[in-house]
Amino acid sequence: MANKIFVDACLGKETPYTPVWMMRQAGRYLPEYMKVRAEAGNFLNLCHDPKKACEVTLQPMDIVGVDAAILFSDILVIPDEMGMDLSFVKGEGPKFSDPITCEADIDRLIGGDEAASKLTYVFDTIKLIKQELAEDKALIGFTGAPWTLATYMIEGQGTKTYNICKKMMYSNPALLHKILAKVTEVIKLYMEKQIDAGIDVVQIFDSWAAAIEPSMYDEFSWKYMVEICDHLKAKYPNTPIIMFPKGIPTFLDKVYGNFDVFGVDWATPMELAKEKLGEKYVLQGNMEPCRLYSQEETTKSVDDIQKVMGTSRHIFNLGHGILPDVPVANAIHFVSECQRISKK
Ligand code: 1CP
Repeated sequence: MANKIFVDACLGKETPYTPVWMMRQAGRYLPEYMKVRAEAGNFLNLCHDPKKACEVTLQPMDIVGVDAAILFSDILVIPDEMGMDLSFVKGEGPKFSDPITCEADIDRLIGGDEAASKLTYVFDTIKLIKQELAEDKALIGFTGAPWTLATYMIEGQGTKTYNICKKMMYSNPALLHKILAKVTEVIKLYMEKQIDAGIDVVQIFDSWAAAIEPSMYDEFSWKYMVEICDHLKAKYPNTPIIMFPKGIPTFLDKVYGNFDVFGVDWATPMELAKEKLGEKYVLQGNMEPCRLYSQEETTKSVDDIQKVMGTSRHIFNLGHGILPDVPVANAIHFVSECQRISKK
């Protein structure tokens, strides 16, 4: 079987160059994606259709040349299958019509294996992708962190202030913990099933980590993410796990847990991440995604990151998702520059 350079890099092994992928690499900057999405009718239909979801997962492999594919789905399919009513309103993003306000709302949610088992379309997508993906490329499966999922479940949509979840955090923390614990149980089983279906690597996205004040971050988010890692590592010790908590440079000193790769966001200096975490974890990241608007700035940034990280214990990525108006040629340039500059 061919070696997967991306999996090797996650495990800290030597690789011929530093592998690269981009968060949100399957998406709206690709005209080919827009075409398949239009055929699907809407975004959720696309997630529910394994053939089409497989097709858009593979698009950036051929078009952009990345070293790993990321499953096409969304973090919000979990609360959707727990019984919340998810829709994507055009131009406004995700919406739940029935946000959680009290204990009875949590009790009504479907939990554990019953919820995880409803995500069959995701597992079917993974199986299809694995049939088509080149043997030397890896497939990344993912979940949102319990906290990031809870923000949508409580607010009913994306938020700038997080005032409803924070009101719960400070006035009724037990209720928030009850939501987080219930979601954590579903995620553990969901990720087991993703691994059983064939994913090679797990990434946990805590996109809204920065909303929590540093002294409370462990209690309301990180410890649940670590609980998921412990659960998965007990059963699948060889499946690498990537943690991506966005925007928490003040927490770097306190990071702990049984995982392999720490995803560095664009606002955290790579030097700092390397100093604090580089010995214990492989680091992933962290070009500022807006550098992609300029090929010159992209090359400069890749070069700078490479100088800090050298050619081992690193995976190139953006410091958050690629934006929809980035020219495809510039994404291709980023990927090929990472592979060229880090070649041994
Ligand atoms: O076609 C469209 O217009 C829909 C846009 C879109 C896409 C392409 C959404 C809606 N989700 C996705 C796919 C997706 N989402 C992937 C797979 C594709 C890939 O990465 O290549 C992944 C990993 C996600 C994960 C995701 N969804 C996150 C975590 C990652 C991050 O960027 O921080 C979050 C926060 C979401 C919620 C979500 N889904 C979609 C939108 C517009 C949002 C964000 C809304 C908000 O800002 O609150």
